[in-house]
Amino acid sequence: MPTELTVLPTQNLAPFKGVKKLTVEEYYTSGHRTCQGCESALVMKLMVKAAGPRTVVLGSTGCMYVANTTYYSTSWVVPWMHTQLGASGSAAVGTAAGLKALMRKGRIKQEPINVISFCGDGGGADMGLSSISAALTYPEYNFLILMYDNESYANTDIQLSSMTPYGANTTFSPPGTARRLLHTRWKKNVAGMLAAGHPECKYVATVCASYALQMMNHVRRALSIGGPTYIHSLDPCPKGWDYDPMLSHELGEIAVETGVWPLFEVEDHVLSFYGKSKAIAHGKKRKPVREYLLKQGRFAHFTDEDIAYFQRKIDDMWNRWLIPGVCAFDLADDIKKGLARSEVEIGAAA
Ligand SMILES: Cc1ncc(C[n+]2csc(CCOP(=O)(O)OP(=O)(O)O)c2C)c(N)n1
Ligand code: SF4
Ligand SMILES: [Mg+2]
Repeated sequence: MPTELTVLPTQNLAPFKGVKKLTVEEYYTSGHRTCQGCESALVMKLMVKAAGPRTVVLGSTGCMYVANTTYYSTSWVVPWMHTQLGASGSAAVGTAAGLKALMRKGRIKQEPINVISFCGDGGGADMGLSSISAALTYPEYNFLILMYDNESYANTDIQLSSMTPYGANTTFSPPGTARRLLHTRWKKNVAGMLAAGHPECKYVATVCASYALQMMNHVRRALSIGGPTYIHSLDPCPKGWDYDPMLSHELGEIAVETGVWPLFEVEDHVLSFYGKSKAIAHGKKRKPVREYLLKQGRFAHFTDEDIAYFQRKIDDMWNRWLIPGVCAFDLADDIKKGLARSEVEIGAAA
């Protein structure tokens, strides 16, 4: 590898072997003002607990900025910096490059320091997608970009983003009598897109904080691998999704069990499903999406026809995509035949 591409060593963060083996220290503590049942706040807590004390956290504007740093108070125990709404990618690269330069010049001690830059779905999947995409092309820096996806611009009062699910009621898409569904676009698959399009990206994973230990271990894996890495977390949001706050954990689980939120990781260009999504990929029956949708007020206006449409889209995602839940296309028949033929030939040659 050319010297200018040398990567600094990372911390070797072995997976936690169970909840009893977790460290007791917290680096995101009291003092925040998120809503009761806010899953994104839990994601922050687990993310930085997994990373440990030698960590710098950067965060773009959104609930996880505003609610966590109100009136000169903060719940962050580790160094933390706010960055502009669309800038989580550039902040990650800039911070990692700055730390590397300071270490090279002997201005700070040479030691592995985790850089985590988080963003919401509005900041990351809409406004800052290009900056994340650019960041993932820098193999010489170690950082993790974590998108906490509560499926709306929550902080400014639940406007729809490109991650808002089909048909959901938001302040930009209130159901009415003239048009029951104002939002008819299907949610983007950002994790799949980033994994497929960024060969230098060492690690991509989807997570859900309902599976807290798994989630923390994916953060630890990303930080240990080093280079540019990305994690995408689905975060139930009681205010935006309109449900009783005590259901946050359950909603995360049902999102996975219905197949709406596939859990996968791509490490060194090898994809695997994990947790309940692995069982689904191996043929376990998915729960009907009705169970997920009807627990949330944002879908209260759905008719049976709307639910059936949603179910069909999820079925397609699992049954027709080249990689279920990840890669939104299949191969043309002539390519499939060609590949099958070449497999026969390779088999014959062996
Ligand atoms: C460039 C810019 N445009 C608009 C805003 C106003 N704004 C602040 S937070 C926010 C919502 C961000 O949504 P998301 O990234 O999904 O985070 P969430 O609020 O959902 O946590 C917006 C639009 C801003 N701060 N900067
Ligand atoms: S609006 Fe949603 S994301 Fe924002 S603090 Fe409340 S529960 Fe959390
Ligand atoms: Mg959001």
